[in-house]
Amino acid sequence: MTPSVQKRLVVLVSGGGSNLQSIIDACAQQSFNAKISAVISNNPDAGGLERAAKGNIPNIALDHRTFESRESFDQALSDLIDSFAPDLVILAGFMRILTPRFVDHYLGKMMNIHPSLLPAYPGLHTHRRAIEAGEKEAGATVHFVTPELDGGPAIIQARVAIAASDNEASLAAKVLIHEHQIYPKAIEWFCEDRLQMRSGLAELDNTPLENHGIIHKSIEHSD
Ligand code: NHR
Ligand code: GAR
Repeated sequence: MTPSVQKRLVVLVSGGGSNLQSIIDACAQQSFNAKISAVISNNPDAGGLERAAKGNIPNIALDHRTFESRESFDQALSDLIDSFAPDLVILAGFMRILTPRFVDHYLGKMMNIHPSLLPAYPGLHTHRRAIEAGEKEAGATVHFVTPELDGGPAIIQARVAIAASDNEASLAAKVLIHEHQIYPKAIEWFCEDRLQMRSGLAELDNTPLENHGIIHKSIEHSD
């Protein structure tokens, strides 16, 4: 296979940035041919900014509270992102809903990791809601971002069992371990030019991912 040209990634974070760390580590281990051009946070106190600084990655806070509307924040954010000319924008624990105009600008070039087995439990507080509903399983989903919140086509999913003893924090910790495996995997596929969003579906090697048996199975059963 001909080696692909190095991809430029921009990662958006709001919190601790453990998913960001898994991507930094995967880059360092050359799991894929990419460089993180910048890490941007809407939250100036995000731990993810520090992780980026430690990895000598340009890191910038763009505080959404200093903007008068969602539209003006999103405009400034996309101007900033575009100044790094990324091939892929990665939402890694990014907590602001993005306007359709912003999302359309990066369609097929923006991914998110969401801590539920989508389409179940879009939105916030997913683990609490799953436990309260008596679910037996939880998980995480990497998907392409579309204007519909957490509604874009799924790329890869990991599932974990919910134990009777689990609370929100213990379940979140269990799921997070799997997040750190599936997100770098999805990015690897993208960087190898194997992954595309086409006709509203995620395709791996020109085959809709639904047909690969990767979605709705645990990470242990995928490649
Ligand atoms: N934007 C679009 N258009 N589509 C998606 O699929 C998006 C998105 C923006 C973020 C991540 C998402 C998640 O994985 C994501 C996916 C924030 C909220 C939210 O309600 C919901 C879902 C996600 C991220 N945010 C509140 C808001 O008013 C603020 C909450 C807070 O600051 O704590 O933006 O879960
Ligand atoms: C992760 O569990 C991620 O799936 C979730 O927040 C956590 C961020 O952790 N994302 C969302 O809830 C998006 N709304 P991290 O900052 O340690 O990567």
